[in-house]
Amino acid sequence: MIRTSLCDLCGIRYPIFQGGMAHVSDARLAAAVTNAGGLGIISAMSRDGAYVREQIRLARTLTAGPVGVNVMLMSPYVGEVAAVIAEEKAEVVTTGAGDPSAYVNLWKTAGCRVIPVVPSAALAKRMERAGADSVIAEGGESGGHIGELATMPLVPQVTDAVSIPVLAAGGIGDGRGVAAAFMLGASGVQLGTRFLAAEECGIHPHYKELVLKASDTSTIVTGRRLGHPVRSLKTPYSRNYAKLEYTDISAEELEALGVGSLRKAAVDGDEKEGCYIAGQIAGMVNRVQTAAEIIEEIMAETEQVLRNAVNFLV
Ligand code: TUI
Repeated sequence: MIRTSLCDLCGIRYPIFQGGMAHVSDARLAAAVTNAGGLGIISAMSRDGAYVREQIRLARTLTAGPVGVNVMLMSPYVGEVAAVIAEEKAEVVTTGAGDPSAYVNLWKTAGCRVIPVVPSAALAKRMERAGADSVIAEGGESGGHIGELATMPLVPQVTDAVSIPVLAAGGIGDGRGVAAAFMLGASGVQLGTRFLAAEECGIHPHYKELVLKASDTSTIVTGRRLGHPVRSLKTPYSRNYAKLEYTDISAEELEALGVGSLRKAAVDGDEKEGCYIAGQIAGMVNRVQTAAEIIEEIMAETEQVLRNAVNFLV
């Protein structure tokens, strides 16, 4: 049995969060993860307050446990979504792609645990000062919008910089990764890519198939020129983007290529124009399992790896 301070902070049995992934993390997946003992997180993506309210309420009908919501801070609806999260009293709110300082007091007053994703120790410190309960140190091995640092150097530098609990994210796909994250000082982990293959994950079958077929070298980072690098699977879309990115194409045209591409992948299974976000551990995801099977397997592996580790001591 493994318990950390994060379990008490969030009212969960296992210190595992399911990342809030746009067009992937809905109420059904989130409730399944919470029911399995982790923390399920609904992605607010770029949807409005009414959508987020409906999803939180739907999740409440599917689980009696804690519900998390992820706010993508570049969303045009960020203000109304922030208010809905406070009104609906989501137990946990995570944020990505920006600095959530302006909303921390609103959420804290409503009783939410506030846990921002940080790509650096400097932002982690700022979040602690702003009142965050914990931070998620997300390395560039993860899928989606990424920072500069990899998980291995990021996590210990963040844990040294703050005294609140730290979750590690990016490049973690099984119990070996979770045990390694604990060794780096983390009190928990956030996984995204592994949950793409959850039975309760409602993405298009083509998306699941691409993840199951992926190898260690199947992802690519695009978007650096525009200042928002995104890791996704190598597909006709991302290869085309990578080819065009450093030609004389205008920033506007490049930006236009990205619009709607996440939805085209997750909802439509569009083989030409979909952006299939996944992290570097995609090659480790080889079968569809229920959220409960994923979490139980990962925690059993973690325990085994930690027990075996004493054999290194002579
Ligand atoms: O946010 C993510 N992953 C995402 S968001 C997303 S939607 C999107 N699509 C295209 C372009 C941009 C976003 C797809 N995947 N992960 C959490 C994360 N947050 N990664 C990096 C950051 C981050 C970056 C800078 C957090 C804070 C930050 O702060 C800068 C500042 O304001 O100081």
